[in-house]
Amino acid sequence: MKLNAMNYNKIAELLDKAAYNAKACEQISAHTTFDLNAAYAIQSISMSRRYIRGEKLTGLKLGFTSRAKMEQMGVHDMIWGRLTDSMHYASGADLKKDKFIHPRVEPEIAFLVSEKIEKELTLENVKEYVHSVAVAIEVIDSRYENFKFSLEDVVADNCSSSGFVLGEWKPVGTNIQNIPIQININKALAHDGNSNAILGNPWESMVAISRLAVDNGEILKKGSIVLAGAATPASYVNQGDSILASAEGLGNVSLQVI
Ligand code: OOG
Ligand code: MG
Repeated sequence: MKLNAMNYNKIAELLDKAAYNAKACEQISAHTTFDLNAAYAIQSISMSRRYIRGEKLTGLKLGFTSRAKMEQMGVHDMIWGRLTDSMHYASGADLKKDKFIHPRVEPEIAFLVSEKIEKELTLENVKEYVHSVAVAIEVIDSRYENFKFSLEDVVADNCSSSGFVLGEWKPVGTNIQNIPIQININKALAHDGNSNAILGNPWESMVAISRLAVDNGEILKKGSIVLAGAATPASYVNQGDSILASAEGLGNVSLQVI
């Protein structure tokens, strides 16, 4: 079947319900041909359903900004999605596994926007728009069975976004280039990487998101959060797991799966 705009609402509803009920659905691409423009349109409609329920948009995330992530998931391009207030967990908080389908965690670098971004930034001026940086844990939970998807599927599914935990904000001048970043589960190293695995320089992710935001009519307001995309593959978590992510100079951030 080929998708037309009439079907967007139906698919957006299906994905939103899968997330809301923590019940996996079939990949859309199993039965339907659709392109990335359609996928982003579906993401946007599906997010509107969350806003109607009272969730607030608080930022944007990038995905597949590192080779490690692209290879793990078998995709080839950078994607972007939306973060809301209800996805935000305090460091050390409990994550109730049964509210998710098959959650995975990955270490991330987060940015706090200091000033409204309405134009594409450059590596030269990006720091003028960022107040602080932090190490973070992203919780991703594909709404598709077996965490399997095409690039279009995952975009429609808001890039698997389902939670994030922020470490302590550090001043924008804190070095985030070429730093080790790792994630431990129950005190054992799950994955480690280097921040430069993110587009060669993690600041490039802020440049990229500014371009994507402008191109797609999304304004990054002061106070918005941006996730750069993981430098390492993601790990499945189980009830009882203690998750700790750390990055050199940024400290650490934790999450308890219950
Ligand atoms: C999609 C989300 C990718 C990242 O950091 O690369 C992502 C997924 O892997 O399910 O968040
Ligand atoms: Mg991520």
